[in-house]
Amino acid sequence: MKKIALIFGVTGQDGAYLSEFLLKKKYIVHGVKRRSSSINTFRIDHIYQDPHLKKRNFILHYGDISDSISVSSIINKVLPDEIYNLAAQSHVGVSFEIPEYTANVDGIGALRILETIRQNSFKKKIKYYQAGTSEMYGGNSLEKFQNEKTRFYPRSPYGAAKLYAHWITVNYRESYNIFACNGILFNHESPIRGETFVTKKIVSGLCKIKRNQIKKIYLGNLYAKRDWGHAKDYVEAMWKMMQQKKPDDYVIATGKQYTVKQFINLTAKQLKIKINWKGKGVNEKAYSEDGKVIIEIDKKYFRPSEVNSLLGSSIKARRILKWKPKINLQMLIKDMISHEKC
Ligand code: NAP
Ligand code: G4F
Repeated sequence: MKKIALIFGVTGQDGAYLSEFLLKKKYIVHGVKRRSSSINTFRIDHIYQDPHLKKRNFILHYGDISDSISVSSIINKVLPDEIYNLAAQSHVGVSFEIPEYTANVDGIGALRILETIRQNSFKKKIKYYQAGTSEMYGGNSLEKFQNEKTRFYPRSPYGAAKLYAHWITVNYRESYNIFACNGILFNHESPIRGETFVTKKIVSGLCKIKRNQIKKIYLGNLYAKRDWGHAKDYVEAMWKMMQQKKPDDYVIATGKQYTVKQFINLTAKQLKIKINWKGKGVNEKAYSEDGKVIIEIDKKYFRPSEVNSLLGSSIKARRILKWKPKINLQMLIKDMISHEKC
C-alpha cells in the first residue's frame, strides 16, 4: 500500500519541494491550496495532474487553514498517514501589519488540524508535522548556538503565533498520544523563495541591475545575522522526523552564520558585480564600479523589533535522524542565480 501524505501549504516554497520529495518516495500526495483571484500554483505546476486521470498520485483540494470546516472535511476525506502543516502567513515583517490574521492562521491553524486528528484517532493514527521556526528564539539568547533546549523569546507576532503552534503540538502529543513533531527550522531559501524575503530580493534584484532592468534595490537591516540553508535539504529532515519510532522536536540548521551584507557581497561576487560600500547607518549605500548607487537603505524595511542573530545547532537531528545539510551557502546562491538566468 502506498503511503498517503496531506500537505497544508502545498503551493509554497517548502510545499513544492516536499511534494517532489514524497512523490519520489512513491507517496500519494494530497495538497491544500487557497482560492485566490490570481493563480498561485506556479511552484507546483510541473507536477500537476489532470483531475480526469484515473490513477493520480498528486491531488489538490481547495481549503483554508483558518476555516475549521474545510480543514476537517479534507482530513476526513483523505485520511492520510502523515499531515505536514506548512501553511502560514510566513513573512515576519508583514506579521506586524496583520497580527491577528497571523495568529489565527499560524497559531490556531495548527490546533484545527490537531483537533481533527484527535477526533479521527479511533479510525486512523495520523502523524503530524508542525513547521516551527527559529524565529521563536528571538535571537537574543545568551548561548552562541540555539538548540532544542534554548529558551524561546519571540520578537514578532509571527514568532508568537508559531510558539503557540509549537506548544499545542507538544500538548496534543502528551495529552492524546498523537504522533506529532515540531521541526524548528532555521532560514532556508531556494530559487522558488517568495520574492519579498531578503535572499530572493537580493539575488533577483542584483540580476535585474546586471541586465539594466532596474537601477537599484532598497533594503532594511544589513547587519542581521542568519543561518541560511537550502529548502531541498530541509524538507528531507521533515520527512525523517515522521519516520522515527517516537515523535520529537528537532532543530534543523547549517550551523553557519552570515550577515545580510555578507550575503549581498557573496552574491555580487558570483555575479561579477564589483561593489563599494560607503556611509553609515541609514546612509550606508552600495556603489557599482561606475559610481552608481545600486543598494540603498529604506527605513520601511526595519521591523519594530528585530531578531539580530540566529545560529542553529542541529546535533540532535544529525545524531538521531542521520540528517545533515548537503548544500552550502555558495551552492545555494549559485542555484538561485542560475534560476534567474543571469
Ligand atoms: P511560503 O512559501 O510562504 O508558503 C506558505 C504556504 O502557506 C503557501 O502555500 C500559502 O499559500 C499557504 N497559506 C498561507 N495562508 C494560508 C491559509 N490561511 N490557509 C491555507 N494555506 C495558507 O513559506 P515556506 O517558506 O514554504 O515555509 C513553509 C512553512 O515553514 C511556513 O509555515 C513557515 O512559516 C515555516 N518556516 C519557514 C522557514 C523558511 O526559512 N522558509 C523557516 C522556518 C519555518 P499561498 O501560496 O496561496 O500564499
Ligand atoms: O528574509 P527575511 O524576511 O527572513 P526572516 O525574517 O528571518 O524570516 C524567515 O525565516 C524564519 C526562520 O528564522 C521563518 F520562520 C520565516 O517564515 C521566514 O521564512 O529577513 C531576514 C533578515 C531580517 O533580519 C530582516 O530584517 O533580513 C533583514 N532584511 C534586511 N532588508 C530584510 C530586508 N528582510 C526582508 N524581508 N526585506 C528586506 O528588504
